[in-house]
Amino acid sequence: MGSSDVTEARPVAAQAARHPLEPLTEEEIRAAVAVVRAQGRLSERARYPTVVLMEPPKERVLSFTEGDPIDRQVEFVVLDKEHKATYEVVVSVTRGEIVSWQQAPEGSQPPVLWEEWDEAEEAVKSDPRFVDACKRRGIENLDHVMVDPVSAGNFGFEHERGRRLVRGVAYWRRDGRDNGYAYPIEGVIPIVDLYERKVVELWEGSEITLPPTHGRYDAEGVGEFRTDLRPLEIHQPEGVSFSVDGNRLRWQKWDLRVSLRSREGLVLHTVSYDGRPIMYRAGLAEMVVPYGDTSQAHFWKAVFDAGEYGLGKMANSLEFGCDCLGEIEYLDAMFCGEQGEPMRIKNAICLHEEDYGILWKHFDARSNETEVRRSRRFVISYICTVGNYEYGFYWYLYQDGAIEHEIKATGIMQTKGLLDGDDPGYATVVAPRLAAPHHQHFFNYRLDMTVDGLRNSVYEVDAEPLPIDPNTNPYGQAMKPRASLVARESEAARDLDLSRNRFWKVVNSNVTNEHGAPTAYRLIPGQNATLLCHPDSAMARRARFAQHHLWVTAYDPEERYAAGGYPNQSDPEVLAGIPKWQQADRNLENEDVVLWYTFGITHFPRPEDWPVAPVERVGFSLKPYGFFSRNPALDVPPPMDHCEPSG
Ligand SMILES: [Cu+2]
Repeated sequence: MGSSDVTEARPVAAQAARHPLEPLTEEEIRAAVAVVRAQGRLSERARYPTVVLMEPPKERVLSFTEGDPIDRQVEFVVLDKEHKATYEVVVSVTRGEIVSWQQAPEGSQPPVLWEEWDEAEEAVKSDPRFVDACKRRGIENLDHVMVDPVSAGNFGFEHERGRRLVRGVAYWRRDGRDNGYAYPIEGVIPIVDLYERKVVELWEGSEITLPPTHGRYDAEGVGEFRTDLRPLEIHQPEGVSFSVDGNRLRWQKWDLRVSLRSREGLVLHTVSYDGRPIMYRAGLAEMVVPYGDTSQAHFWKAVFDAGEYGLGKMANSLEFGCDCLGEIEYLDAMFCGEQGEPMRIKNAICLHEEDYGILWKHFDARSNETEVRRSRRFVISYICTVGNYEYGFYWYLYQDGAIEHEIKATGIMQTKGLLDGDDPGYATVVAPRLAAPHHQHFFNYRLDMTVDGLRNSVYEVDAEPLPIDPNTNPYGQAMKPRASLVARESEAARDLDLSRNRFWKVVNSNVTNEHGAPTAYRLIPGQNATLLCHPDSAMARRARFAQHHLWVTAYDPEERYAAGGYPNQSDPEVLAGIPKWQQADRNLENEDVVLWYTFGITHFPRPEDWPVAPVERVGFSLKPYGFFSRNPALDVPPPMDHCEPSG
């Protein structure tokens, strides 16, 4: 870049993007931030919690052909802590100008920032009441204290109104490598105002001394390792079968784009199979982890990890052979740091192929011939760390047209300290004088489907056993799927029903397969749960997306986050997110529809989850359901000479 003012003012880097959905480049981020700063409206304490590509209108993306001009736009949420104000700004990098600048709705709190982790800890440690509480628990050296800034929630407490808050959850560490979650500093919760960087309130209950046992899980802490594991290596001597071009991925008949967005994490765009569109966009639209412990130190915990912290920006740099095994390709992720500086996370997205057992098989006993094919899947994944927990997010694409999403939840549980003989309450004892509160994890995925085109309809399908009828069902075994159209938004908050083997299908009634049936994909639930906190509780009302399993809305590009734009400290009295949008009661038949699928885990902790929890898997699948006219994976060749069909 040149140094003259003329060069500075010129539109920057637009030529870099070859497709409207390519992630922002370092140059684009710099240029966009410069445009915002040049307005001169922000103070020194302005921060950039969200700086992401403003995805162009769907029509423009879908009709894009290489070489078309692209207006690259960047969407900002700016938090000016000096002015206690949040702005929503859109900048055209191509034109070097502000497209829009508006104040966020009253009470909007952007996510907790990285710097606020440090600031909150500092504020807590310099509060004399906290120092005193530590002393009374035998902790003199505050260097050994760590403080997690946990999102405050909103319980309508008058003195918390208008503040930017976190509640400090403090732990003690023997040394820098210790697992602090083994030593909760129980019964003291400082509440920090992040604007003022000070403790504004400190709640203190009964004095509970530190539990006696460490929670180390590293080599040194564990001691002896088992010795009977031999190497397992995965090689693809002729290289991988997928190709990467920018953020476009092609594998087998799949063609898609990926991006890692700071809030939602991994997003799949324009997913197609054999040239036929299936999904325009798929990504996590919010998640929440409501805790069931009613004690004063824990009752308020319900973390919305996406909207209150940002999943993508917490992405790990993945390590070969550790996080991912095989012939791996990585994609870096480019974010904007909170001070407005570009920030690259190396090896944030992992791409690889996996053997996945058999794809199909039949042994013909009469001819003594076997046909068997191996299944291979393409894995697109990333892992993020949000405080104590890790979440791995995995998209799998299969050769038979199936798409699967799996979340691997691991990391360390929230803990609470006990005194000898204490009833743990709504928590499970996992170590001496240490318990882990009961909680749930809910995830909502926004699935903008395009099954063979934009216009789709959604049906709820129940398996129906038919009554005995002397003419049509004399022996009582008749069964059939009964499909009911989800016609309008007023009837589009649906729940799973195991007694009916319920699933949902997304149908294109304008396209038929060879058997005359409309083409379709079905959404197959995996493990799931129902939200256990009372529907009238503040938690449940702030996380309404978790009150039903499937929601359907008519497409609106503004409707992106299941619990609304600003779940941090969101007011439970204010209806936000999916149920609010559904009040429009839009038509859903043969429309551009969006599915919002909620699934969850009820986590009653086990001792086996301590000190670090083995991966718990949860997810869902999307499978063709008359999208093809026969098994689409017949053309997968046999893997080895000796499995080859005899001719
Ligand atoms: Cu859990």
